[in-house]
Amino acid sequence: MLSPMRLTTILLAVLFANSVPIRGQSHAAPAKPNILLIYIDDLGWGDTGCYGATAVKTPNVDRLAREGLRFTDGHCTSATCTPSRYAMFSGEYPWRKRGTGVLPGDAGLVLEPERGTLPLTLRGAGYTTGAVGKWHLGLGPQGGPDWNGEVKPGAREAGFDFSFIMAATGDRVPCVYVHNGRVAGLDPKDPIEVSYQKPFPGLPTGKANPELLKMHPSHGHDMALINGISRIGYMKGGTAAHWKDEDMADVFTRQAIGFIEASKDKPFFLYLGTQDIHVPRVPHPRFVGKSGMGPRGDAIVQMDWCVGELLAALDRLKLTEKTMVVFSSDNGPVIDDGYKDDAVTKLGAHKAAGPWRGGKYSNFEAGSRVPFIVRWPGRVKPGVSAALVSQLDFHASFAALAGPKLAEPRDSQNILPALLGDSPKGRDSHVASAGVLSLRAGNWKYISPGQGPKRNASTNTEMGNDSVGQLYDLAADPGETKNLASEQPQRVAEMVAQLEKIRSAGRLPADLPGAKDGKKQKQP
Ligand code: NG6
Ligand code: CA
Repeated sequence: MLSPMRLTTILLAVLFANSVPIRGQSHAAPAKPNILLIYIDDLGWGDTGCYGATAVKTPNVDRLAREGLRFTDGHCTSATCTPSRYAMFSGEYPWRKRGTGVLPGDAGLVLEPERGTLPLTLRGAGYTTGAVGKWHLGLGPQGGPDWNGEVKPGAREAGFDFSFIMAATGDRVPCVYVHNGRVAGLDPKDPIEVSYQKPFPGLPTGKANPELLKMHPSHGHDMALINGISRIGYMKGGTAAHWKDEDMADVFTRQAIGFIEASKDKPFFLYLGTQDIHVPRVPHPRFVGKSGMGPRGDAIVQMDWCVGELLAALDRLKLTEKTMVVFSSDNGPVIDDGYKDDAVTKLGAHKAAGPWRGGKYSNFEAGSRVPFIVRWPGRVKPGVSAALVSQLDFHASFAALAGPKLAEPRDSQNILPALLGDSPKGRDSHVASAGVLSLRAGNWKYISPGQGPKRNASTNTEMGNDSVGQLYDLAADPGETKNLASEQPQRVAEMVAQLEKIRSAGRLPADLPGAKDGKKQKQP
């Protein structure tokens, strides 16, 4: 005779044995996977093999795509770094907050931890959180931090238990790493001073001492001279702490793998923001000449190596099935971004933006349509998805995966079914910013009127600016060549109204002209 207890146990066992797993989910896939977010700088839609590149080889990114879901309509929110990262970590469109444009290296933290951030949400859900690589979200109070003391508020206050970051970009001072809130390797007898206003007397600059340069600027970038490369901004001191550009990919990769090793027994969230393939493109000598496309192509090869190292570490630590890897970029591609590095002359037939028009800085599609891959073996069925997905939604979507419901999702939507390949549908609409706001709704794209130049003379980018509104049918005209605004005034009116509705649904305004100009800032 079975006791009621035993009967219940058997019944439960039978029930669970017959329970249908969620589509595509194997028993190896845990409910709360590790999340490894590999965020490349300035990588274009067409810069990797899995998105059609042939001149440069990217076997490791291609592996990620082969084993995962490759999105063809994946977006960052903006055509430059700081706003895209702000949106990704906050879940709020960056044009809702002043001061989210490309930041100097001495800017204060722009994230508002008190309003919640992606890493804070995941930490709250039991994740160990780490940030390695490019930050560019400001550090310290407004006016910048004390580089010789505790650099705070910073990554820790924003929600990262561990951080090993650079403050801004490879081409901006200070050229040092910040490790858990302290400049790594700083000699207190050689304190750091940073200025974006004036040079420090007696120190060489790219402008005054071009003979000391190993890579020359093509525009801008003629200030502080560190490691034979002149940068944006000036700095003094901290010599022992200066990074070596050639070693940066190795340093970040090592730090990222160290974090994974240390966190392997609990769920972790690791954000790795590579310096590649941003300028200055100075890959390690072992990658030099490997692409035949000059330093830009070699930086892609180095970036791909880094991805390979991370995937190998996951394999070695038996974390592959327990980890959702997300791969994307912070804005579209740029060829000449301020250094004479042969990127233009050696480009050949390579199409960094794929079939899309524009690039970094542009309102055209290539500004925000970027590589976007999700791999989670045993859970995400490999394939290709045409869903409209945005990094803006990482906050709400990763929260849904990890458990907690967001108290204030702001603009972030839970598009987990699309990210995991359970649904072919992502967002209904998405707003991108690059000087003006543009709205994607289905295959339609509307770009607000703006006064900016049609072409950026320095980078040679087609900016997508026009004094009149632009309407494109991306299904029939992916290259945004035929402005249909005057032919379809009704659709324009609808999209202007939709954009205005999105604008007024959250914090206003932006300093950007959008559907309607001149709105006063409303308090959040
Ligand atoms: C621009 C820089 C460019 C790059 C960019 C930011 C000049 C002339 N150009 O102002 O080189 O640093 O800012 O790039 O200084 S981002 O990817 O971090 O947004
Ligand atoms: Ca960038």
